[in-house]
Amino acid sequence: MPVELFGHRYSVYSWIARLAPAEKGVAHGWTEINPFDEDMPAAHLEVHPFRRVPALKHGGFVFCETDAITRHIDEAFPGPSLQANELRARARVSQIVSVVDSYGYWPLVRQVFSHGFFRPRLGRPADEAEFRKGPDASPRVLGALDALAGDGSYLFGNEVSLADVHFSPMIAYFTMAPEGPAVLATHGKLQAWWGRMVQRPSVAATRPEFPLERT
Ligand SMILES: N[C@@H](CCC(=O)N[C@@H](CS)C(=O)NCC(=O)O)C(=O)O
Repeated sequence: MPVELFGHRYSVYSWIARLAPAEKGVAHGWTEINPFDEDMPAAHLEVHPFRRVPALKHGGFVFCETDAITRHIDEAFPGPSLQANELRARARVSQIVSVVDSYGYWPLVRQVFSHGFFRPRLGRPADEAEFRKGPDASPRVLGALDALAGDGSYLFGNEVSLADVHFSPMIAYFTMAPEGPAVLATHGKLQAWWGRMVQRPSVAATRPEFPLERT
């Protein structure tokens, strides 16, 4: 059954949704949808009434929400499992994914990355006051994730899990802004983890390319 992802090239959640099949070795198609476009396709709005990306179509089954998408990709296809078998490990991975979504996305991506890298790079107006809130808020979430990270090579254990898949694109974006690396450097476990994660072929293969010049 064909797999089609609907997402936006610069969207961090779309990157997460592409990282899961890259880790599993699952081929998929891509339909570009800009969630900020006024005239979003009606078919996408039926799938995603909140006007966001990504969404996934697998055969006749179409749905949205990144956590559901990555879990589905993991469970529907063979290859290395991205979910631990042990009860507490599964809870920890779910906890990390939820912390990243609930407390990480806004300061790391929508404040630091958007206003500190993305908007200036694309020649769009950045809001300095909004940007400033990000470096103030991000140590709290990075500290919480650093404390949750185990002693293995990845966020939980020695195998890549959905926790790594979910957090990697966000930390990648966060560290594109000039302020990001210094904040990350104060969280030793996370910094070492990201040093390993960034070398994975799946991360390099799915990494969005940004224009070098202002557009
Ligand atoms: N809860 C959603 C969040 C998806 C999300 O926020 N996507 C962003 C792009 S990274 C978006 O579509 N933003 C459009 C907007 O904020 O209007 C998920 O897990 O998929």
